[in-house]
Parts: sequence; C-alpha cells; structure tokens
Amino acid sequence: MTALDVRPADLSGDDFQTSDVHRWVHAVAEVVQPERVVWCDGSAAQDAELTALLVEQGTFIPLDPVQHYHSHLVRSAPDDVARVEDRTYICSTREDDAGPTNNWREPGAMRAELGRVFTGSMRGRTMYVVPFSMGPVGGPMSLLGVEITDSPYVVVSMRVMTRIGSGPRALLEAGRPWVKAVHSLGAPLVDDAGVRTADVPWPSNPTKHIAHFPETREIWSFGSGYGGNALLGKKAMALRIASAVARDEGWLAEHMLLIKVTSPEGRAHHVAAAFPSACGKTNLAMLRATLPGWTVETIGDDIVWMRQGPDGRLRAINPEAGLFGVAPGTGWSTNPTAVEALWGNTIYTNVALTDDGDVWWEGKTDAVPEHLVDWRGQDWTPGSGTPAAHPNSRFTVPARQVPSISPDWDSPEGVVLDAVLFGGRRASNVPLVAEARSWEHGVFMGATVSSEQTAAAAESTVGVLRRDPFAMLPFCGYNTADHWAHWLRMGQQLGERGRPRVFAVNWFRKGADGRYLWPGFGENSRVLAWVVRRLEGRAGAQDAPAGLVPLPGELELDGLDLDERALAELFAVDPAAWLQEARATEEFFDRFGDRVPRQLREQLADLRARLAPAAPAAPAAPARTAAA
Ligand code: GTP
Ligand code: SPV
Ligand code: MN
Repeated sequence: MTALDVRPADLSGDDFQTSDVHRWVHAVAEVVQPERVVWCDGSAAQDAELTALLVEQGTFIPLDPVQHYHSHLVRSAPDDVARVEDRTYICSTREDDAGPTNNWREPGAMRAELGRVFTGSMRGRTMYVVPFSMGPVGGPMSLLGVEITDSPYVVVSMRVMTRIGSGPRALLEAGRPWVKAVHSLGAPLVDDAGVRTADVPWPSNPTKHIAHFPETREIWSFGSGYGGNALLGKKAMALRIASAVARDEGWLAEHMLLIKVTSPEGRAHHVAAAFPSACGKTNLAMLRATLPGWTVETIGDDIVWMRQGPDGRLRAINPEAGLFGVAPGTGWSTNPTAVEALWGNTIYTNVALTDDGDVWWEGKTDAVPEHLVDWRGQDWTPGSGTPAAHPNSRFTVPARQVPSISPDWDSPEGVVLDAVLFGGRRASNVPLVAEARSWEHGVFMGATVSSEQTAAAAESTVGVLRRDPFAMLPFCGYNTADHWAHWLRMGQQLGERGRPRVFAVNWFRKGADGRYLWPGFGENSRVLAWVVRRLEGRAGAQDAPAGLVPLPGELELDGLDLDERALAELFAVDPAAWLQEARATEEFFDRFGDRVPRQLREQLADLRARLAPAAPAAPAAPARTAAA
C-alpha cells in the first residue's frame, strides 16, 4: 500500500503555490474510495439538500420553526465532544520546529499511519469537496483552502463558518495558493468484504488523528466530527497552518477576538484580545457596555490575522464568517447579543431540547425547565445531577446575524489595531487590568498567560491551572518559543508608531469566599474605557509588578456595586505568590532551552527585581471615587 501518496510531484515541498486542485481531489479519492464525489458550490439549494439529508438520517433534529427559523440540534457521539489535544500533531521535519508543547510526529511516519487509516475510509459515503476562503474572497489578507470531508454536517457548518463555494473555487483554479485539508469520520459504510452497514446519526472512530504538515501546508484529520477537529478552516488552518505561514511571511495569526470600541466623544479604537478557549472571547466580542456613552461593535470572536498595512500600522481581519460559540453561560443576563443572534440559521451541538422544540443550556435562563431531553438524548429533570447541555456544547451561527456586528467586520483590508489584551481564568494573583511597560513586557505578558482549564479540550482537567502562552498552546503550528521571538520581531518591524499597546486583563479573580470579585460581562466596558483613555493619553497609571495599573479613581466605577475590599483584592499583590509564579515561569521557559528570547529572560529578571523585598511597597488600589 502506498502511504498517502497524494501529493502530485508539482505540489510537494514549498511549492504549494501552484495548485492543481482536480488532480489532488482525484488522488485523495483514490485513497479514501468514496461512493461518489460532490463539489460544494455554497448555494442555498445545495445547503437545503444537505440539510434535508441530515434530517433524514437522524443527525439533525429540526427545532420549532416559529421560535427558530431553519435551525437544528445535533447530538454528537458521547466520546466526540471536544478538540482532542493529545491526538493533535505538528508534523514538521525537525522535532525542534514543533517544540515541547506540541505533539510532534515525524512526517514520514505520520504519513504511513495516515495512509493506513485513510485507505478506504470513505467507502459507501459521499466525498464532499469544499473550496473555501478564510477572510473575504480575494482579499489581500485572505487565504484559500479546500476541505475534503465525508461529513455533511461539516459541509453545512463550513458554509456558516467560512466563505465556501464558487468564488473561492474560481480563485484557486486560477492558480492562487491554497491549503489542503482532508477530513474523514473514519466510519466507512462498506467493509473490506464489501458488506454494507447502516449509518448512525454521528459517525466517528475511537481512533483520532488531527495531523498538520506546516511545511507542505496540509491537514489530515481522522476519526472526529466535532468542532476544531473537523471544521478544518478554523483551528487547523487559520491558526496552526496560518501561524507557521505568518512566521515565514512576517504577519500574525492569533487566537483572539476583535472589537471596535467607541468612546462617548465618538472616537473609535480597535482592540484584539487573546483568551484561552471558553474564557470569554465571545462575550467580550459582543459586550453591551454598562458605562454610559460607550459602544462595542463585534468584528470577530475567535481568530484574528494581522499584517502591517501600507501606512505602517498593524491591520487586522477576522478570517471567519461565523461563530462556533460556547452555549453554557450564554444567556439574557450575560450575553443578550449572542442570544439575539440565534434567531435562526443556527446549528446547536450537544445542547438540551425542551418539550416544545426549543433548546436550553445551563445559564440560558435563570429558570430551569422542569423537563428536558439532555445532550445524550436522555430524559432530564433538575434533580438529575448531570448537566443538561454538555459543558462544551456550541452554537454555529453566521457572523452577520450578530446585532452588534461592525460595518467593517468583513473589510478585506481589515481595521487598524490599537490595543491587544491578554487574559485567562485566574482566581488569584493576576490583577483586573495592567498595561505593559514596553513591547517586550507585552510579549512577556502574552508568553506567561496561564489559565484554569475548561471543557473545550476533551482530555482537560477542568479547573487545573495550565500555561497557555498567547492563548495559543493548542493552536501554535510551530515552536512556541519561536512564536515569542516572532512577536518581538513584529514589534521591531512595526516600530513605535505601528504597533498596538498591550494590556493584561483578568475577569476571573476570586475572593476568599470563592466568588468572583469582578461582575464581568457588560461591566468589562469599564476596563475597556480605561484602556482607551490610556491610548488617548487621558488616564494615569502607576507602576505595579504586573505592569501599569490604574491610578486611584481612574477606573470608572460609578453605579457599580463593588465594595472597597473587593476593589483592593482585584489589584492586590502577594509578593510570595508572585515569586512562586516567577519560579514556575522560569521552569516553563526552561522547557524551551535556548530558544527563549533573551528579552523574555530579562523581563523575568525585571519582575523578580520588582518583587524583591528591597523594592518599594505595592501601590495603593485604585480608589472608588475619582481623585479630585
Ligand atoms: P472558544 O470559542 O472556546 O475559543 O472560547 P471563548 O473565549 O469565545 O469563550 P466564551 O466567550 O464563549 O466563554 C464562555 C464562558 O466564559 C462562559 O462560561 C461565560 O459565562 C464565561 N465568561 C465570559 N465572560 C465572562 C466574564 O466577564 N466574567 C466571568 N466570570 N465569566 C465570563
Ligand atoms: C476553542 O476550543 O478554542 C474553540 C472551539 O474555539 S474549536 O473550534 O472546537 O476549537
Ligand atoms: Mn477558540
């Protein structure tokens, strides 16, 4: 058997520039042996056909059409509910180029293994060919891809999440560069003996491989139909492959949201923020400001591509066209904008079904329904003792349905980026907000992001603190220490005038009673307002170990029910805990050996010096009322 011999000679090596999509599709089909091949044109008619097929085979449960226009519920297999980080590989030629935080596989060995599992993997199924664009079709910052998949659920989801069909197809056939992505559920309907088996609503395979070849810009995903494992335009291409392309070409592909913040004076600023999975990107992206006069518009909620523009400033786009948002915790009281976006054309995965054909998840409403069918299809009552919706249940919805979407959200040239925020779930230590003292300090802030784990990864231990540099731990397609060096280089390339200012934020600090100190959600507008005032040179700051924190009175807290003690705790510095954190950072850096940029070691030394007993005492917490 030939191990994945599907790279025609003219497509190998660095030469992904010349495309021969038809030859490639033909070559893949020879390996996976589908019953038929269907090219996806992105049309509403084809979408309707696939939707009808999904309903017919029991994958899609149609929701009540009055409450939910053209919307469906899907229940995945119970063992296929999140990204599988321990089955996700970076297959660079050199192990060092994947680095210690990625699973590395030697490309030849991986191809042999993939050849084994992909051979005949689509027998009895339809092979769909989905040409797509990440970013507006033909835009200067966009990239093309082709996903081959045997999952109609993936096709209809890709139609929401990316721009698919004849537009991208015309461009790649005209010879534009493109990324190759092959996805198979690994559940052929016809076995080696030619015997046919019945299909199931959510086919998958207990063995999963999500393999990336950054050097040939290829993705091979086997065995899972879920989210980032299967919608290959998203994490696989727009982050893992794109980050490696961006390193080579001098731009950035990051796990960030992107918003436009407008001050009461009508001045607009663009802010990107990197938070780990299920740590509040979608919520901040759709924030409804509680602070009078401020507005936030949505541009993106998960991925941002950034490039230096002709004017020298950093420009940013959201390469996606839809949202694959965490359902639990998204409700009228926390994120009404997201709830409004879900008026129709929505695919819900692993949420609960109400008795009247509506969907429900923990946190959607304060009142808990008396009876539900849970995400596994079983009867559920409030006394069941298990969540009705899976903690990583998601909604898939077109970005244009978000009421707060910015008119610039799909501008091909992107928006000028003014600030970058880094954050995570941190019950202790990390203050509500701090500005970086320099670009190098900002990169240090990004490199030292850590966060209590969420259900977004299948094998995560929820709540355990883990290092998640730049919120890219599972998404960086190359050595993470090289990613830090790349950010330092980008700062040089952009210069003082071109680069955004950098801040660290933390909405998740807890008091001794275990409750969040900061109300979060819409109230985060108060932090955004301080960030914007800093950009405008209108807000003061004082030095603290974490960075520059608001001067007393400069964080606008009027109308907020936050007591003095909570405010002090939000900015409190425990030098012993910080020194321990510095030790942990050193150990983390040591994993990367001499690839850690000198500037980051210097930042760590500087942090330690600031924490040393001889250093001046920690600054006063921002006071409640404005300093006269
Ligand atoms: P991915 O799509 O996985 O990359 O994640 P995301 O960062 O977009 O996650 P999302 O915004 O959907 O995060 C959802 C979770 O964060 C929910 O449990 C929310 O309740 C919680 N959350 C979001 N914003 C806040 C906040 O300001 N404060 C608190 N305490 N929780 C928040
Ligand atoms: C994440 O886990 O960060 C997501 C969801 O955005 S997935 O696309 O499944 O990776
Ligand atoms: Mn994400």
